[in-house]
Amino acid sequence: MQTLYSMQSSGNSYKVRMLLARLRQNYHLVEIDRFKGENRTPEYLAKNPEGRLPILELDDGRILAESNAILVYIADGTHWLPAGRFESAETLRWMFFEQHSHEPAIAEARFWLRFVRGGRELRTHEIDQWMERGYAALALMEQHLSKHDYFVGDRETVADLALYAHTHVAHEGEFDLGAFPSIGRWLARIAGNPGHISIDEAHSSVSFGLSPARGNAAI
Ligand SMILES: N[C@@H](CCC(=O)N[C@@H](CS)C(=O)NCC(=O)O)C(=O)O
Repeated sequence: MQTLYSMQSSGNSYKVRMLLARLRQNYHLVEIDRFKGENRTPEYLAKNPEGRLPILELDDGRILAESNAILVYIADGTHWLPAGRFESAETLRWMFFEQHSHEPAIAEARFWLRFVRGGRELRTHEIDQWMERGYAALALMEQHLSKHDYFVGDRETVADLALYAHTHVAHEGEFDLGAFPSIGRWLARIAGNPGHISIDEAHSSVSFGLSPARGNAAI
């Protein structure tokens, strides 16, 4: 069975857990706590020399890092990654946007302001820039979602999951989503779709034949 190395509170890990749940794919889940340095052990670095989460270990032992690459791998051949030349490139466009313009501001703010004790003081000089870049990304999403239900086409794709993961917890990075009504409706649309799981839904070995156990967020 494929193994996902993931951290419960990590948005990048959550993207992958969401897709596996939507596709009802069984997998083995290994929880790696970066706050205990579990992503820097020799064993973990042998799997991912970058020491980051998530990674997916395939049945044959090959390992894939980078959350959005993992999404593309899992989604291959399904409607989650549209087959059309333009639509598939558009899906990647939003995923690259997520990694370049969205995650580095919104996820960083959430990490330092929500999870690291003293993080605000340590990173004071970066907060204005996170806010400026984060709100610019949210404004672009709002503009798109004011005219479309989803990022590509008329149904969910991996671009929606990639962007949902950190947007739905943007308030933990002190972003106010009040001025973005279309984003609010999109978040509710995604969360209301069948098979959606929340970020704090916990599993050890995940079998979608059984009803999943619920648990608390790691932090
Ligand atoms: N671009 C990477 C980012 C991965 C990433 O930064 N993951 C965080 C957790 S959300 C992590 O592992 N941080 C630990 C570290 O950098 O030491 C992805 O999308 O997978």
